[in-house]
Amino acid sequence: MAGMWFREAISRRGLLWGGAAAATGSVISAGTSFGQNAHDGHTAVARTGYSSAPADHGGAHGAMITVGEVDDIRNGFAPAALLTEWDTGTVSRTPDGRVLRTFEVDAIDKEIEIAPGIFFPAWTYNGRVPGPSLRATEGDRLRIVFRNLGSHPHSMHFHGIHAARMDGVPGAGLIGPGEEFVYEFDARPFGCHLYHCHALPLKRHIHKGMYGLFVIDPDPQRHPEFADVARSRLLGTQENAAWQEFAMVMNAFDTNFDSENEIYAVNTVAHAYMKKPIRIVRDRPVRIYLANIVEFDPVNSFHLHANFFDYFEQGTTLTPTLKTVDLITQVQAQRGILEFTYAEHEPGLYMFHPHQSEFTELGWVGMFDVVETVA
Ligand SMILES: [Cu+2]
Repeated sequence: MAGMWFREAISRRGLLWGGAAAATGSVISAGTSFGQNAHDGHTAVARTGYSSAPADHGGAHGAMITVGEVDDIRNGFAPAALLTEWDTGTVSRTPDGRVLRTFEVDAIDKEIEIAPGIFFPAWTYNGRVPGPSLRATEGDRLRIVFRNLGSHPHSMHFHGIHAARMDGVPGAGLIGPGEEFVYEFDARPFGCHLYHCHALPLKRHIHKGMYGLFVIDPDPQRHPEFADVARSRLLGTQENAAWQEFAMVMNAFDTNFDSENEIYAVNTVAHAYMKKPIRIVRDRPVRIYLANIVEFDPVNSFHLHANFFDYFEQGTTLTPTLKTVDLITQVQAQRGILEFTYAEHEPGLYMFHPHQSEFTELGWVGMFDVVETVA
């Protein structure tokens, strides 16, 4: 497999850069020639006499990121908003007084732009990829009203605790186009989970875009020994508001359906957080809800630059499962919570990316813009 890498990497990268340039009909600008030189490499540099890049683009290889802009309005979702938008449903009470949290999710076929000029015929939950980041509190009763407005059978399979008939597999909540199903179960265990379609063929349905985060906040009353920690995780509390929380789903797209990915990202749009770094205030702690849903590649990872973090595997504990690490790996459907601070750092741009370098070059890399205060 390693022997195949070089040839495939070239053809996959060629598609990314060439596709972006062709589809946008780019004029020859500094930015465009730069992107083309980036994939042509040393030979092109020598042939064209191209010797230096603008200082802010990282040297002779160029910025190594996509050229142009994705149309967020056409997509109907913006990478910056995907980080912080939580769907907490509609809250009511069950007859016995428990919190009943109702979510509404529609399966919708939708073409999305995943890199400048590169469109992907996605299957979505609520028109976005990843689907809505569902968030509940431990012990809630959850009701998810799922309507299939798409062209294929779909389901919602939750990584949580529930009855067999709520499992979202064939015969248990997998529905055809035009049908509706209501999943109902208790929110447990607390943690950073996910949901995805479980229709067959499974890898096709997942990689088309049918996945999302499913976060269950701990109920502080159930964890008296770590009540402060639990409160800091519970959305809506003062303690939680002190944190800067971000939802990140590591995903990838097979644009030519050859069971290999051409574009990698966190939250779908290649290089989005390189072009618009994620601003964080230096003195406030950061918490990332991270999941890996990449098909076709066996492992993904998250590496933070110039810093270390604590990691809570699957988010199901209130003390870290890994302390002081700067890299974690995740196989598909693995997820966890990262906590860190830049309080002791000088302000600046701090990179994060997987340590599979090919993924980084094909779109999955971003920056935190650490600032003293937000104006
Ligand atoms: Cu599906």
